[in-house]
Formats: sequence, structure tokens, C-alpha cells
Amino acid sequence: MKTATRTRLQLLIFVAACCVSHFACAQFYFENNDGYRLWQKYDTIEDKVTRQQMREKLKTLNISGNSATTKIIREELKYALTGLLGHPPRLSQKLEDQQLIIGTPETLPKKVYSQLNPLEKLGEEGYRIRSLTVQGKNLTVIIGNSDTAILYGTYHLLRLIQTHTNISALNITEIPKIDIRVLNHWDNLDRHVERGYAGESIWDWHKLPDYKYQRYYDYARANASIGINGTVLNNVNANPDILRPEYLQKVAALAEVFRPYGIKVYLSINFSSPHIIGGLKTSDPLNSEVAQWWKSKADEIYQLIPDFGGFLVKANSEGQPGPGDFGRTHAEGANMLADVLEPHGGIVMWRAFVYANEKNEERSKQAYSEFKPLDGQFRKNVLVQSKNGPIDFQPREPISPLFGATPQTPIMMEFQITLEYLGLSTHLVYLGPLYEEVLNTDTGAKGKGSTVGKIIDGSLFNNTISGMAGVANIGSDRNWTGHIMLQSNWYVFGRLAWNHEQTAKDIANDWIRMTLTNDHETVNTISNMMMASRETTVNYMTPLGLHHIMGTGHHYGPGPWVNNLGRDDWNPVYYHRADSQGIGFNRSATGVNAIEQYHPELRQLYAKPETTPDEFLLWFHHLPWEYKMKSGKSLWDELTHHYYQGAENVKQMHKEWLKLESKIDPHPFNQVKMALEIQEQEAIWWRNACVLYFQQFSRLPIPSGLEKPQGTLAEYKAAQFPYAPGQGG
Ligand code: GCW
Repeated sequence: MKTATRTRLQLLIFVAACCVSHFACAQFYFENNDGYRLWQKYDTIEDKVTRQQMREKLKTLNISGNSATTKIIREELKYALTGLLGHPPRLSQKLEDQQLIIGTPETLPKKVYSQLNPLEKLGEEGYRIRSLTVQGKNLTVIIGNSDTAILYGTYHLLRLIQTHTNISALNITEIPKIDIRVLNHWDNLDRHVERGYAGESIWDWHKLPDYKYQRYYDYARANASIGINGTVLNNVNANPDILRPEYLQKVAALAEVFRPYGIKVYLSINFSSPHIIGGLKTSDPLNSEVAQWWKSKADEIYQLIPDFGGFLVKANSEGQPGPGDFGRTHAEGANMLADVLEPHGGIVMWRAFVYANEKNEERSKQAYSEFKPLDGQFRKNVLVQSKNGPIDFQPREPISPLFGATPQTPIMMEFQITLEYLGLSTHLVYLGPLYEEVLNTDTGAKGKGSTVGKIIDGSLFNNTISGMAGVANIGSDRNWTGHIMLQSNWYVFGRLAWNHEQTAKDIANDWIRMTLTNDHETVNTISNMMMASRETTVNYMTPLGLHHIMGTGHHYGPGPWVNNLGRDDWNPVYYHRADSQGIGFNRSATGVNAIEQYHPELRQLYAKPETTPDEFLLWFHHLPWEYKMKSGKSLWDELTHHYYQGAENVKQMHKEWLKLESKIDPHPFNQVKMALEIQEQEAIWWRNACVLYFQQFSRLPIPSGLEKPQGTLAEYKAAQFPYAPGQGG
């Protein structure tokens, strides 16, 4: 071969090799930054000084104990510290060498743990992280009364490292305020996720119990890292098949994966299971054969899963069967199940989301009317699980009056993490401020300071058990939640379930630092964006207390005109009540008197339009279009301005994001950019459709200075979305 030809060939090979390796590199880079790792990204800390300081303190570790959980702690720390600090830590058995020591009172050297007593208050899940001096040596110690507790402590320390917090003088004690911190998956056995917008269910029931995806372990890691200690695997619209022996084997396989991470499994059950899969004539809870069927079923479950958590039940709600079918109360139904679970340590989470057309009572009042009289009748291992508001996970609702109404019955919170009513998975909406607003609302149940947080954590009424559930936004998309920014909603749910006194802002900052960047200025920009995002969405969807005006069935986009559904209280027109006189739902004493269900403080606040905060105005009052608002504007002008402001804020958020191109990894940057383009268009869609629709009644002009909507109301009304994702039924 001639030299020139050979050189050309070599060059060609070289270029080809470069292309291949570049491609491989890019591939790896994108895979690594596609959101799969959630907030558990352990990329090397770029700032040398910070990295060096951390490394000096964490060169040698000892994690005592030999359980599956301590093994996880060891693996996680090795993996995380090698990534974050650029060097694998050394594991050492010799106390003189060790810099980070993790263990329980049983496994730690006495010299160490004697400095950390007393530990009883920590309970089973609390932990302490302390910088100590033992025999003249500086140590960091993580101690807790159980292996799960020290796993939580380990994740806390990792968070400090990931957020570049100084770890040289630590004195942290953490005890969860709420006992049961669970995700609720609305996942069907065919892998469709009701109200899920992130792909199909992560549970591959067909391949279970033998095939266990790595994702199951990563799911458990992520949950444990934020203190979630339970998961309800299947939809509350429950398929009875979940209780068949072959499915219980599959459930047991998942339970086995989750156990070392401190996560229990729970199941949603169909109340008619004794009849449907048990072949009994009835599912009447007071029938002895029925009770016996449930007892045997519980025994069968606990044989397979000794630490099974219990049942979640949606009964006599939206077509689901329940004790009401047999003339029995919710308490009778719940207690029958509670009795069969009790010997095994299981609990019942009984949903309060019930409303029925036959009841001649306005929908927002029904849960309270149903459950308040039952206070004192439930077994000790029953919690009543209530959605945060009295209707249904709207962008904004006042609190459900059930919070604070049942001193003898623990009320458990149900938040929605998935964005069913807030833009599915394309709108950037950080829910921290919504959760915070609800948890900090003062119910007045026992005087000032009776916040919802104190009710659900059991402290106000000294309940012996407490819980908080979040309807998951997780699916099998690579980034888990369909939109990388929406991972923050899973994250903030877990952190607030652990301690509802933390602020949404602090949690957002942690999440950003762990997931996107530690650059101070960028963290601030994104955090401001996130904190404003929920109010922005309220503005372009349902300002001033409007609610339930979304598209039918799929709940995608605006539908204030919808008036043809089977039940009155499924129709948006039922909720906004716009007419030539005005707009809003009169729930005050002159209307349906829903305010009577609140304690005097809130009742008085909501009694009159003048005292009602603007954000709840049209929830409680029907007011004339010319009604003078606190701002001095007419109600029509104010409403219109809110819609325009909402859409404008999305535009601004989009602009702000574009400025971050050089600050964020290309993959998340582009994903969020594309989603913001959609959100910007959809915010305008919501604004235009609603303003044009309400204008038919107000007959008032769009205030000057605001652009006229493009498109006609007829066009907006005609739009159909038969294949929108996540539908129910
Ligand atoms: O908001 C409604 C949803 C239904 C859901 C129901 C519930 C699981 O549209 O999809 O059903 O609430 O909470 O039970």
C-alpha cells in the first residue's frame, strides 16, 4: 500500500473511531443526565475547596451491623462518596482510623454512643448526626435505634454533602412528625396509571414475581432518601384480582425489595372482593362468612409478607362498592377490616372522598356530613384519609372541614402529587407552596394555632397514629415523572411528610442543588420560578376561588362550558354558576351554608365577601360582575387581570429559563424548555377560553391594555382530546 493511501486510510479509521467514541461519550453523557438519577446524582463536586474539605472528613468509614439495610448503607456511601469526592472511601474496623461512624446503640462502641444518649426519644425512625471528639479525634457519628433510622441519617448526611453544606460541626436530631408516610399509586394491573402522565406503571405485574427491575430498587432508594416508609401499590379503584394468590406472590416480591429500605407495602382493596373472587353471595361486612373470608385473606397475606402495612379503601364513591351497599356505615366496613388486620399489626386507611348524587346535599359538604357523626366509632387501627380540600385536588381549595372535626379519629392527609388538575405533566408547577398553605392553615379546632399540620401529625388531639399520603406522579419514563421539574413534587411531599414545619422554599433549594446545579445564582432563579409557579397556574386556570372548570373526563384544558354530564356536580357550570348577574358559588349562610362546617374562626372569615380572602372569594360567594374588589377593580376586571397575569408569568418563566442554557445540563435544559413552550401556549388557551366564555355573561369589555384573545369561543369549545393520557374508568 502506498504511504499516502495508508495515511489516508489511517486518517479515516481515526476519524471513524473518534466519531464512535464521541457518540458513545455523548450517549453516556445524556443517559447520565436524563433525569433517571433523580436527586441522587453523585457527580463530583466541582468546587475544589469544598470537595477537599469534605474529603478530609470522610476518608475512612465504619458502618457497623450486618443486616441488608446496613449493607445498603455501605454500598450507597461507597458509590456516593466515590462520585461526589472523586475517591472511594476506605472502610476500616479500627476506631482510631474512623472519621464517619454509623450504627445503633447495639453496634457502636460504647465510647461513642455514650456521648449521644439518651436515644429513646428518637423512636424507631429518628436519628442523630453529630460531630464528636472521641479520644482527641474528630468524628462524625450517625446513630439511630434501628437500621432504617441510620439509613435515613445517611441520606441526610449525603444531602448535606450534595448541597455543599459545611459538615464540620453537626448537631442534628431528626424525628419524623408523622408515622405513616405513603405514596398512593393509582396503577392498574394492566399498567395503565389513572391520572398518570409519565408513561405506564413501573410495576410489571406480568413479569413479577421473578423479574425484578433495577428500577424497583432505585424507587426504594429514592423514597427512603426522603423518609417515605410505605407504598400502596395499586389504584384505589381497585381490581379485586390483586388479592388472588398469584398476585399476592407478586406483591410479596416487591415487599422483599422494599423491606431493607424501611418501606412497607399496602394494597387498595375492592370491598366486594368476597363476592367477586371469593364466590360468596354477599360482601356485607356484618356477615360472618364475609368477615371470615377477610380474616383468611389477611392470614394468607401475612404468611407471605409478615410486615404488610394494611389496606386502603375507596368505598361507596364514584361507583366503587362499599358497606353502604348493605345499609352499613363506613365505620362498620372499616372496623371489620381493621379487626382482621389488627392481630398482625396492620392498619386501614379509609378514604373520606365520598359524595353521592342521591344525597340532597352540596358536594363540598358530604364528606364531613358522612364522617363527623362517626367520630369515636372507628377502631384504633383505622385512619380516615381525606383529600386536602372538600372537592377534588383543584389548583386551590380551602381546607376540607374534616380537619379538626373528629378529635377521636385520626385524619390522614391525601395530597395529589400527580398534576391531574394542574396541567398533567407539561406544566411546571411546584406543589410545595400548595402543601405548605394547607398544612399551615389554622382550623381553629382547639383555639389559635390548631393548624392542619398539627391535626394530621396527631399532636393536637393526641392521636396514637398519624399519616400522610401522596398520589404518585411516577411512571416508567426515564425521568420518572414525565417532566424533570416535577420530580420536585415527589421530593417535597416526602420531606414535608417527615416534617411539615420545613418550608417549601428550603426544600426546593435542596432539590435544585441535588438535581440541577449548586450555582448560587442559578439556584435562586430556579427556586423563585418554582415558588411562584403554583400561583401562576391558579391564575391562568382558576383564579379567585373558581374551581372544577376543566375539560371533561381527561381533565385536560379548560371546559367551563361543560353542562351535559350525568350528574349535576360533575359539571363545571355547577361550580362557577356564571350568569348575567355574576359569578361564584354561594356557600355562605345565605346559600348552601358549607361554611357552617368550619370552626368559628374560618366560618367567620368566609362568611362575607368583604372578609373572605380574594383567593377563595368565588368558592364561597356569588358576586355581581361589578362587585368592587379590595384592589378597587371590578370583579370582572380583576378576574380578567388574573387570567392575563397567569399567562404572562408563564411567558416570563419561559424567558428566565432560556437564560439558563449555559448553567444547566443540556438534557434537562431542553426537556424543560420544550415543556415550557407547551405550557406557555396552554396558559394562553386557558386564559382565552375562560375569559371569552365568562364574557358572554358579564358582557363587559376586556380591560384596556390587555390584548384581545385570538381564536373564538366556538373553536375552543369544539376541541376534542379523546386520547389525552391518564384517563380513568
Ligand atoms: O379526582 C378524581 C379522579 C379519579 C380518582 C378520584 C379519587 C382514582 O378524577 O380518577 O379515582 O378522584 O380520588 O378516587
